Amino acid sequence: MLRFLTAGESHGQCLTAIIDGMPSNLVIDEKLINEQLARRQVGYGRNKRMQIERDKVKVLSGVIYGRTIGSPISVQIINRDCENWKDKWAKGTLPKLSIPRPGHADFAGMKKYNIEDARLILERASARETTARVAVGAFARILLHQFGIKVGSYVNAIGKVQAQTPHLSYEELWKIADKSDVRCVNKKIETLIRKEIDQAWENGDTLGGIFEVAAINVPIGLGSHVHWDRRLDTKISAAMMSIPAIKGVEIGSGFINASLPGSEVHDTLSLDKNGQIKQETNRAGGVEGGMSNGAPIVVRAAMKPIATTGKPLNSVDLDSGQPAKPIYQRSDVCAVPSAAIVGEAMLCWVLAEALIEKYGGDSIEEMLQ
Ligand code: EPS
Repeated sequence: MLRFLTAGESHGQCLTAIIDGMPSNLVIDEKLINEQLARRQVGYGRNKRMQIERDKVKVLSGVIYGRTIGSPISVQIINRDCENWKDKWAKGTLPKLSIPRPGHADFAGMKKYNIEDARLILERASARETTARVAVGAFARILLHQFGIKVGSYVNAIGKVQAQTPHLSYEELWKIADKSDVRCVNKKIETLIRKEIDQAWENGDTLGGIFEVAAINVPIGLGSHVHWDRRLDTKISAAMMSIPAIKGVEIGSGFINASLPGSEVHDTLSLDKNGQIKQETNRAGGVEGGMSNGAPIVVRAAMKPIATTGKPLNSVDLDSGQPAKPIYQRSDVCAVPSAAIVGEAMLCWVLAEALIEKYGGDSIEEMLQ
């Protein structure tokens, strides 16, 4: 079984993760992990924090002579911003945050953990944690590459601006998205998205959006129809929902499909010129009956706007019990492009887990066999 845990606070020393269950003899190039970390840092609409951080992984265990050895892998990513906070933490001079931000983990977290300072909740609730997940996902991606599986993403919409997707292959779309700081595959719309983000910033507001992650060359039969918790779509949607601020997930054209008759939804089968069975369309998003069906796996996720707005929203001071506005320090206006990279990492993870479940093996050689 493949599993991972992360630890670390947003302005603490570092983020760490432990990965357990990776087969041995997998060649690990730290450059590939750092490439993924760098992709997550790109994004128009992020705040100054992304200029401070230079996310780089340090592999602390489980990899010797550049290969996994079957033992737990531990990784560390330093928070460079910690330098700017450590004296304040040590001297206790950071102002207490007793006014929860609507939409953030602050209120429920303070109540649940009986903590009066929202700072002690937001430090772990921060999406900074997704840095560790992207490092973990990079290990999964390396495993998927052994089976020819590729995962990529692009952004469909930010705020009210939606981008039409040109008729290109997934790999071509991903290449275009990788060159865009809003992961948009449409040049004209890219400009409109930037304007939308600038406008939100001027208004002291924030934006959400929708991104699409896909996986190609996925073999038939990952997951299973026999139990709710073995269905691949259960795992994919849970993984996407686990990303901070993600509030909606669909596989294929799930929501549109709900309004159409079956004859206009289900992907008919036919034979290609080599006599191979293929789906004519992919409205199911590559998953039928909880199993991969050989078509690209396509998942879309909706991200709500960032909870920390420049013009603070109405709240209540939990110390005084009086109406009050939260203190504004800094925040991103929009983090949808970064969330798309986290979505890729999570899909890589779920697919790696499903591959290990189906093919087993302690070493990569055994698994490939
Ligand atoms: C985040 C708040 C901001 C973001 C952060 C997520 O950080 P700060 O509080 O330091 O301004 O920049 O994202 C990251 C640090 C990152 O690496 O993605 C939040 O509250 O979730």
